[in-house]
Amino acid sequence: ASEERSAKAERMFALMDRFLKNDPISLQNDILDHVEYTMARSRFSFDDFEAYQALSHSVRDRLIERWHDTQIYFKRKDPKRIYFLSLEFLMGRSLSNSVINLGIRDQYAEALSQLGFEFEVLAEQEGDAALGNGGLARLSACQMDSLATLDYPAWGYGLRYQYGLFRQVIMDGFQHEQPDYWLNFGNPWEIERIHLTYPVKFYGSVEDETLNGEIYKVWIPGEMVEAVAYDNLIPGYGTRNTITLRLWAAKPSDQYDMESYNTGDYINAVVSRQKAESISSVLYPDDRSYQGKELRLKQQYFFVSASVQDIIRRFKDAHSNFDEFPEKVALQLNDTHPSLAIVEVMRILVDEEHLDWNKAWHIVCQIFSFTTHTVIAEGLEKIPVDLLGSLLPRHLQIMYEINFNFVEELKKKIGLDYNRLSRMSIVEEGAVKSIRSANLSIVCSHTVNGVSRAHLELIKANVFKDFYELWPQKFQYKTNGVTQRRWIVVSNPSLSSLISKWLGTEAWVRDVELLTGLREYAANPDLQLEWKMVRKVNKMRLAEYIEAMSGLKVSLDAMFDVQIKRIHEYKRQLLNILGIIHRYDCIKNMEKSDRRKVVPRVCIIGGKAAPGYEIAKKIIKLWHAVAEKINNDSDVGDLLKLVFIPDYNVSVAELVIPGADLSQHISTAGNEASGTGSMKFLMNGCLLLATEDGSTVEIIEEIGVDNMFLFGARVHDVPVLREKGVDLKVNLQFARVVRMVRDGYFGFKDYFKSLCDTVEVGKDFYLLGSDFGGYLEAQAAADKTFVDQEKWTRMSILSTAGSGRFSSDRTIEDYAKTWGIEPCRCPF
Ligand code: GL9
Repeated sequence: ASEERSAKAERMFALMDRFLKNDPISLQNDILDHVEYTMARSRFSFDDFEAYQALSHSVRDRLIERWHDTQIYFKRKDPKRIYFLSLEFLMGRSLSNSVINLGIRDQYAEALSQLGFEFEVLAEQEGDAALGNGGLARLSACQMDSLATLDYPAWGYGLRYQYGLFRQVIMDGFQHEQPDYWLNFGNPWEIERIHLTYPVKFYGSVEDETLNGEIYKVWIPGEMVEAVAYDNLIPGYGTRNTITLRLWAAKPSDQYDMESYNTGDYINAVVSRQKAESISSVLYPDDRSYQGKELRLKQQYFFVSASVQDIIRRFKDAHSNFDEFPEKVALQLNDTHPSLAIVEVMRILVDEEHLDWNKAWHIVCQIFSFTTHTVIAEGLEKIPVDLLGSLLPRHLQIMYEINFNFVEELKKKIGLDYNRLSRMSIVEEGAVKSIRSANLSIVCSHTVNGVSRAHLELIKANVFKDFYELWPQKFQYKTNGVTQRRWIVVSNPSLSSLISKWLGTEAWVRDVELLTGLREYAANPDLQLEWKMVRKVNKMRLAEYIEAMSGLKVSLDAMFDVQIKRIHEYKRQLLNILGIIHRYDCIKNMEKSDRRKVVPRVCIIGGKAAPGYEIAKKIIKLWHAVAEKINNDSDVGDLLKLVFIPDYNVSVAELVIPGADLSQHISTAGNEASGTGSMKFLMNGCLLLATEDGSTVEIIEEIGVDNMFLFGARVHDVPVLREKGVDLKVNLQFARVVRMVRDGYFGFKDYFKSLCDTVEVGKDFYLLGSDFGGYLEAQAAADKTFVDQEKWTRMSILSTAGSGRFSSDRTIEDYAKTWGIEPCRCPF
């Protein structure tokens, strides 16, 4: 019998030892199999979209192999893991990124071309996974790529929204929002784990229960839903490691509402069950404004509870003593959105694992680190106590207890300074009694991270001053970064090859500091020529996109000047528009013969306004109104063209960034915590026109003030200028352009009134007036440099060469130290 068994095992191993092959024939077979068996289409008749789906499934198979190996290896080695909790991940497309990280892009391209398909064309079929709003969410995606590439044993946890960030449609120059039902056509990149589920409880009451003479709290829920795991596989580059981004979807719970079926109202029971799914249905589209909505709180708790249960389950699979928990587990809070995780860990340890409170607290204090992405107090999240008490009654009790202990400790340290005590308390008394999520996160985390050096300085001096004085050692910064895999290799393949050619290696894709090696060739005429060629081809691609989208033909000789990011007053898209009006005004008032000297510009802008953000929506309309006038003015022609790129998202960014000559990062100093768009442009050799805000301060250190166009008030000038205001009579140019808008030069006079009011003297909070002169000078300097293409190209090369510090690989190496984790590289 034992012989028979070993023969069986032998056969099984033989069957299992069959890693998928990556030669063109094998790839073609796999793709065609998926056409036939996964898509259920005939191998003789399928379209590009079906080909894309089949292709993706074949890539996914290859990801799964590596993922299994990685997970088995992690399990065997049992290293300390990092769990990255974020309510938003802006992944964009997966296909190109996956095949590049797997190192099989060329093989696929060849296999496809033999089948009569083009890889790029199929890649265009993929929609974006837009489960996030902007910078914060894209940062999470970049960091996942770096965690995988650097072999860290990491998990990402988030929510699988059925509707991602809304689609922006422009009608008559106004923004309209449409739902992004991104799962409509299936999602080959996720693996549904129907058996991997956890119950998540809501509402109800808390009761005492006696067990072995001890009294424990028991939460009797009023509602229960099921969290189902969807795993998204994140392959590293140049490694076999493939890690998991686990997103939770809400499903009705079977355990719970059997009762309602027995009452006879079958139809209503089914319908109300189905409501459970609404928890994970839609992403909130407001960046940084907190409204205290119940659904939002439900989303936060839902994803946090499922994740924490999963983390504790994984720990208990290998360990029986919670003393070891901090040696094996690190949790990262991406902003305050997942801060309920702190309380959930406390609740499970105390109420379910029956640990002593102090012991549980000691564990909690060792495992959490927190990153804040905000600069202003108004951006901080607050949860109304009433809401929390009804939805999560036990959590409210725990928060009160944490706060009580904290305030008692605090009194010992700072005495009875009631103002300070009340500022630092986790509970805010006031008209609406609330929980301050940031205070909770700071109190319970071992580290509080800012996202750039300037950001840390700001929070130390302002929003978190009291806490900084109490725990200076907790406060650190980890300057944001972006992944060069997506932002150079995927989005700009020709630049990527050029860099490898001149550096004589592709190693920079993993070790981006090597880009500094380009510095020595910055003035080399051969490199310059090739560099310009690559840039031209990318501009051409962008120009084609613009024409296809809007019918507008733009000149490739013009400077492509780009500002793409969420529309926000502090990001000052309005300053950009007013600058354009000024440029237009100058062209109109010029002698015809002088117009030859004007450097032609294509001004490109893109970005979404939060649906309820009126002023931001007016900025979008103003752009269109100004564009309408200028683009149709025959006096202007190619000298100035305005383009709005609708529905800006990750894949649009991948197209636009490589084609930009100049990009604008012009927030009022002290408002942008970091900014990450600038880093993507920098990597692609685009010159920056910027204020000294956020991470720009550090970019200046890497590439030098002379390598960019800087202007504007600095952080410490801002309060002074706000106080003083500018005299519009002094700043005649600014007064004139605002007046043009006010007087209806671009139409919609009444509609733009409130927008113009925001920059009137005394109300100009974001200092457009006082920065206007400097802005125009910086723009003029850019024009002047553009004429000198040798110089411009040198600056462009030096930008790419100096971008290494802004890789998310570096950011993650910084975080790894804080988390106390080591690489765990799968050897197979
Ligand atoms: C942000 C900051 O505003 C940015 O300056 C920063 O670069 C990113 C990433 O750290 O985080 N914080 C924030 O709430 N958003 C950011 O972009 N907003 C969105 O993500 C929409």
